[in-house]
Amino acid sequence: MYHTGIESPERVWWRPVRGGEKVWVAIAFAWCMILFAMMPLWHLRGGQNPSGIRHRVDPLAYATRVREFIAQYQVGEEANLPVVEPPPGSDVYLQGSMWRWIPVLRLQAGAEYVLHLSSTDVNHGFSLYPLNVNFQVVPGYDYGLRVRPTEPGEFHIVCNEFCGIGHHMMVGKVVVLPPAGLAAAEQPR
Ligand SMILES: [Cu+2]
Repeated sequence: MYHTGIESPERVWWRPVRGGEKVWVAIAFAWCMILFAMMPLWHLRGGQNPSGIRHRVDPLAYATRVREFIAQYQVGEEANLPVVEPPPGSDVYLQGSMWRWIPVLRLQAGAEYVLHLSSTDVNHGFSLYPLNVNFQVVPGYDYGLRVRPTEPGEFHIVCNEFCGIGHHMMVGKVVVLPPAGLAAAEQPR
């Protein structure tokens, strides 16, 4: 026996969804709804939001503050970028602009800083390579993040928000120095 298009198929020609399958569809749907509700809920109640301060700031005023910060703590220059070494506990100002991060930061491991991030032109993305640190840097806003570098070494700030023709060259640098006590102990006598 064969079927042609002119005969209607038998009444139930498909295989109906079985009980177990229905349960899984119900569980998946319930889970979707939970995740959907968690998005706004976690935004408001979750502990993953940056712990720092957020202010509006005039991009020009921020650039001026960065220049003051550089003038105050500059210790050298590297590849035409100022290198600063602020004291532990201080406020650190980092500026993202097309297409560079200034200044180069020298920070001490184990010390806490407030890292201010802002942009003077367009959106940039602060990501610290090779660590998994990622932050949006938006013009007009000053993000003060409480940071405590843990491991000495050299880290690169990569811009991860496409910001124009020089985007791929927008690489900054953070040097984390060993803790003060350790460095002093390692000094040659
Ligand atoms: Cu970029």
